[in-house]
Amino acid sequence: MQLSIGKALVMGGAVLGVAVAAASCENKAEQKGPQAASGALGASASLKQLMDSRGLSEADVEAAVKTYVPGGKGDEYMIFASGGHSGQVLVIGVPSMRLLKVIGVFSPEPWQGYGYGGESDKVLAAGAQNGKKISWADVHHPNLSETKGDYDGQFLFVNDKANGRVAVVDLTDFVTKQIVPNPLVASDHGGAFVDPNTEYVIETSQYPAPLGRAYEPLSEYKNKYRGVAMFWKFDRQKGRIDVEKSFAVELPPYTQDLADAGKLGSDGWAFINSFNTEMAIGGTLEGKPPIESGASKNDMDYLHVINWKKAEQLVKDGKATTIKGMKVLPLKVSGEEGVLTLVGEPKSPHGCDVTPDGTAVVVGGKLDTHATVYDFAKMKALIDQKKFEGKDDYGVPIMNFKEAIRGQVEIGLGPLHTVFDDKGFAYTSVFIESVVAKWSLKDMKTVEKLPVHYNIGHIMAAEGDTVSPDGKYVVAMNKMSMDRFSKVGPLYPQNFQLVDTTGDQMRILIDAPIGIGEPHYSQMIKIDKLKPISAYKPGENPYTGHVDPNAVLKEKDAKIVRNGTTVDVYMTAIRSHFVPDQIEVNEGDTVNIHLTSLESAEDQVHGFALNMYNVNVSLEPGKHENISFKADVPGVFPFFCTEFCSALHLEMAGYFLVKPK
Ligand code: K7E
Ligand code: CUA
Repeated sequence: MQLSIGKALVMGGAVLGVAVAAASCENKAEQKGPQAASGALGASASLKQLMDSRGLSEADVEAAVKTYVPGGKGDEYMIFASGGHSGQVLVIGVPSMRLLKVIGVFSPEPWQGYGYGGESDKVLAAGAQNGKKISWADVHHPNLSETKGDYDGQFLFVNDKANGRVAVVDLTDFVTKQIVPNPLVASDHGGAFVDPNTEYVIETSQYPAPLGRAYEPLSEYKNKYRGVAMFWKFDRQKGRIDVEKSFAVELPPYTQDLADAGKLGSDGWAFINSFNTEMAIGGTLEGKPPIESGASKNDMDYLHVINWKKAEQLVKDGKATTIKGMKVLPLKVSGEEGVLTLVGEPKSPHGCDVTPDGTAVVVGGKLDTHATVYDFAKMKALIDQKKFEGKDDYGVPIMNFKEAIRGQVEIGLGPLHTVFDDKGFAYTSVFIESVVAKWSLKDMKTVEKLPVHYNIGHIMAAEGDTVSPDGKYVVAMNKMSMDRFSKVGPLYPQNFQLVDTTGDQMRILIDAPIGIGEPHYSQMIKIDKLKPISAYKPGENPYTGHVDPNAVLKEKDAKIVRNGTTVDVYMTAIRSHFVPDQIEVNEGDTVNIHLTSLESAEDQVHGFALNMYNVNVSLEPGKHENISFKADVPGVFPFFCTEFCSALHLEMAGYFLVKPK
């Protein structure tokens, strides 16, 4: 139902106040109207005029009212969205869809001083693969930490599909604390998913390769190439992945795709779809079919059903081998012991989403018109009874498709991902058809299709991956935006569309262009679950969580200590000066700047740039940074604050001099 502007106009300024309550309140609002008619928008005539002059319909105005968040009022939800190729995470408010922050994760982020000479360099450096520094990532699936299947607002985990890595973002300060490169895989995709208590962060490989990435010719694909499901142990106390306690489950080279962890009754299990059980490897130059057609020959691929609790036990029992320092449960063991079981999946599957009650897994099919709903209880029974229809070439048992499913839902052309609300509805993104398909989990029937713009990839719902989704909002994460925005050259922004699911019909409320990377997945959490800090403890190093041993807590303790060719500068920053502000070293010296912000007031941030040396750190209140570099270029280098912190911000500067040899 829509707000009737004809009636609302009478209300004048009151329209904004009551419109969210929509039509059911119209009459009451109308009665209140005359008293309230002196609001900022003025008389009804002027609102009508405004609408006419801007070409806005009543529906437009209602959508605007539903998404408008005045300055000073916060949003209701927060989205943590993949920043795609940017290697970052986008933080977006809902319903305003305003961009609140871009968290540097896998790529340096200059404003946050992430990767520019400070402590964060170590985090980024730890993400090297094969000793190669990697400065970009393709972020696909941000996942919030969970407690008992609900988002707890403490951590965010992110995967880098391109380079097979996962990262941990601490949501107390929205800072990336750890990047873990997976030494086994050549790329990943199904990650970074968590089990209901965040015991593990799950990362599954995408393009098969020999585990550990050693050379093997493609003729050895079937024998030597493998997939892997990685279970990264998460130490919540430390807020870090514990690599030592992590393990992997070896998988056949079927090109594993999306993954999800079981919940409630299916806790302890993980599910992964796959799309190239044909094991096609291309060879286009030799006239062989490309992977695209080779991988689409079979009618069925395989959903992988993994009993990770059992795998964990087998690893504890010493059944794992070690590859590149990682414990890997061999495929043979997994097949024999019932850790890994397969079941058919129709035509180029994508998406793998466990329902909120944990009883089913929904898988889309890029070249199928159905979403297939796998019934966990049925699969569990088949596995327990060892009732299989055969084994694959690797000895992994295969369940009968019909016996494993609850049913199939006719969705449309190209169903991908599925999310859930609080009323028993599922929402599937349908790529080729460019719609959101709403369907009933109970009746297994599509009830509504909402055209979106255009070619929706992922879809996301408010608290949608928890055991208790909120409903209310769905976001269509669209790959294309053709005619939606002003033109910005041939690379178009992608388009997040906020969809209101509260009414009888779904409605798009607002388009939000995403001009950073290609987002894939995201999650939406209720704002009040997040407890971010506004300042660090005085002298705190954000990467240790402790007061740094080199922190300078009083200006009078600032000093320069020379020890041979090493110069340690103990430095403070406070409005609007640095102490010391003159530093002279000799060419070739190693310089360590230990820099503490003495500020404690909210939002009082300084930056410290030593520009020609590629140094720039951000000093949030209380924060301590350790900066190290070699003074290998002689000359005169002003250093200065890079955050407009006060009236005398430009004066917050000093000189760094390097005396030539
Ligand atoms: Cu469908 Cu990487 Cu989740 Cu993209 S994946 S859309
Ligand atoms: Cu401190 Cu500008």
